[in-house]
Amino acid sequence: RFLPSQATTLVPVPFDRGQRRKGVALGPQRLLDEGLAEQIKELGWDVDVKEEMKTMCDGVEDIDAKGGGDVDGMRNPSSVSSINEHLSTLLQQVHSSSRLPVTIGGDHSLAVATLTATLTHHPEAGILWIDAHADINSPSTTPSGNLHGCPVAFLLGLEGTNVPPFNGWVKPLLKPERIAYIGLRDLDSGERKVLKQLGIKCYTMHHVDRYGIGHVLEEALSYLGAPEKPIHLSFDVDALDPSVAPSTGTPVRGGLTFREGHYICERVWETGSLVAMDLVEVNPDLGAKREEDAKATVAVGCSLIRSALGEVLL
Ligand code: 5AB
Ligand code: MN
Ligand code: MN
Ligand code: MN
Repeated sequence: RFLPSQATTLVPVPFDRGQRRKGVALGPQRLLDEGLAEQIKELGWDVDVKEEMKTMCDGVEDIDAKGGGDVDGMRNPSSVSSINEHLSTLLQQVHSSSRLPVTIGGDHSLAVATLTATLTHHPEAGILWIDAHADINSPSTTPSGNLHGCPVAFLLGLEGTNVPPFNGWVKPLLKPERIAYIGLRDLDSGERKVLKQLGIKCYTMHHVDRYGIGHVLEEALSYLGAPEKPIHLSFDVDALDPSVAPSTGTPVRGGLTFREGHYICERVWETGSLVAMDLVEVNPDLGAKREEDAKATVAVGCSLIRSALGEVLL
């Protein structure tokens, strides 16, 4: 409905400065090496891969040198802001050419850019955020300083987010009633407070257990106004249970099953409302059985994206 043709642009972003664990920058290349672009072509899509974020991510040390480390309670704000500002411009070009941007992370701080681009181009879009975490800390509530735990707060313009360097370009484009979460199970106390205060729609794992994923997702989609309104799907692999997606930086037990995760993607595709997708936090360096875990997590990342692009549904 919102896409004139089946054309997608994959945007790998090997960025890891929104958190402290090495390896998440290797995620996007692993998904591409797995044949993700070819797999999506098989589904009948015109696929193109925009690789230009790589160079900037490689130069990230230099950016941090000019104001990296810990600044005002944030880790590496300069590089997180610069990468996002750049990525947001690139993604807006993708939207303008009527292609579906699929951003492959990298850590979830990239959602500052992906949401900015989507909401600039589709101001009516609803955000479906699939995650163990709400990522709604501000620089004043974050317990870690890690900006991958903060993107939603920046887009909402919450107290404490009007800080440099972000306030030079990030706008509060998101209204609290235009986001819904599924999969939550690890919230910080500041996050709980703001989620309640703003009445943000949250389906925790408790709700998934109680009502089932089918019911929860129908409610979330109708809350966001699909299929009349566009949907941005931001999928953090840590939403899945660590037994399904072990190679990720902040795993939390008791997550979505393999099928629940794929069902979400399939059903979003079925609405015809998908205008952008993020697949983030695949870290091939992590997992107790390193290579085996990485393989499984990379494969699940690819299959989630394929499901959101119409695989299986006949
Ligand atoms: B992710 C935590 N809430 O702010 C924080 O993986 C974890 O993008 C954030 O969801 C996890 O540091 C960020 C404790
Ligand atoms: Mn678009
Ligand atoms: Mn998470
Ligand atoms: Mn996240």
